[in-house]
Amino acid sequence: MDPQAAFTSSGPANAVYTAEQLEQRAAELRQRFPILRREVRPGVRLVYLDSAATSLKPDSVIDALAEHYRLRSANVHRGIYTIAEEATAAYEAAREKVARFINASSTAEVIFTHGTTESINLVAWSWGGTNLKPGDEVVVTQMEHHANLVPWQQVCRRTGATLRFAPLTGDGQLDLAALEAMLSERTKLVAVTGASNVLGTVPPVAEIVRLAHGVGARVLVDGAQSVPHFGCDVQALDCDFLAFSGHKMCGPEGVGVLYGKLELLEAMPPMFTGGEMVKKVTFDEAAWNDLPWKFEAGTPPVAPAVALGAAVDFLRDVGWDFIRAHEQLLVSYAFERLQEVPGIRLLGPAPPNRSGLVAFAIEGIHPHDVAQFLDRYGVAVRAGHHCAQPLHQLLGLRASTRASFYLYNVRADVDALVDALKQTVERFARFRQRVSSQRG
Ligand code: C6P
Repeated sequence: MDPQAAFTSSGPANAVYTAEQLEQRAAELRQRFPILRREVRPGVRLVYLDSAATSLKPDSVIDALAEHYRLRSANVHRGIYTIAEEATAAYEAAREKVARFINASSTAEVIFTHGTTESINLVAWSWGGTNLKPGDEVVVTQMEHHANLVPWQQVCRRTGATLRFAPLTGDGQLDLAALEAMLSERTKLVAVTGASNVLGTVPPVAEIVRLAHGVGARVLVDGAQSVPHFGCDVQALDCDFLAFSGHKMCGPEGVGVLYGKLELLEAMPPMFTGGEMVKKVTFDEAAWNDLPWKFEAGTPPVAPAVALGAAVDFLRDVGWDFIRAHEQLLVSYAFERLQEVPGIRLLGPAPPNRSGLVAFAIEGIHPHDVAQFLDRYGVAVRAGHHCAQPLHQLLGLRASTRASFYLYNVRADVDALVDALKQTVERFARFRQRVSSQRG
């Protein structure tokens, strides 16, 4: 089964688009992103290929954020005056939109956090801290982002549980048989990415959930790189926790989501304590508020949450059928064209079994130099270890360069990337030649 389709109840993309239709629609959508109208420098257009780091924002999201501050900038769940009640209603309406977006069975299962990192830390500290003990095991994969690795290292250290790593196959897929062999009654949790931010690998999460539940383990899905690109139906997938960030799905920074099954969240202690997460407080003790507010201590990111609601509306209007088909078109095209670059090594599995990003290494040129040269041509890519250092060690690399696509990219962006890379390789070759002839 297509692993991306497993995230949604709708199954495989049912609308069939031609490449020209996809390009046409992406060209229309570009009009909604005001930043794409700017030039990086006079005469140099912005070729934004870093959406895995953060996505661009459409006008409707920017307007929602500005409108909130213009019309109803008030704290939520506190004031009883009109604009405060409007702010509360807008904040809770955004939660309802998010709940529908991931098909949560109740808004009580949708906690607003500041992002994926905080969401995973919350589960590790709260669920892990109360459910793990010496002898227990937590399984993650070798391709996890630090956000889905370090919190588990920490909680395992604290509780005496053991952290285990499901390996990858030679072509960068998850070795499902090896993961299955690791599972036992000792396994208490499997924490897995919905899509790797380096390899583009989309693990078979539905199968992992089935296997983990078979041994009584819980499953957390790090949806930072999957929810923005193919959504998630938490009931169809049957995951226990899902974490994702607003800023990678056309929303603003500063807001993210933790979904958890109601019975699990009910039993978990709050990680942060203070205002608004309590029902009653005396000098000696406190009683926790109902879900989801039990986990939302202090003033939440109100305007970003409201704008995230606008991002959800935007993505729904665009539609998963288009987003998935379009990213497949771009990543397949990129894989094909990037082979033209001398000395390039593309990381991760070949299309179509991957998400819409491609990381690569070029022999003899440091990824930071590559990214700096590409910037001269207006091409914005990320270089570094992408917060996945252990994975890079496994690949025998210290760093890589990554181009990541989203619904507003077009094939001309891939052409610009490839042309700029060829020029970069040529310049470095000329430079090396000059140095060696000077030495000789
Ligand atoms: N990856 C990237 O350029 P935050 O920063 O909390 O919004 O998301 C953390 C995170 C968690 N999991 C995965 C798979 C991710 O890719 C990220 C963020 C960005 O790859 C920034 S390091």
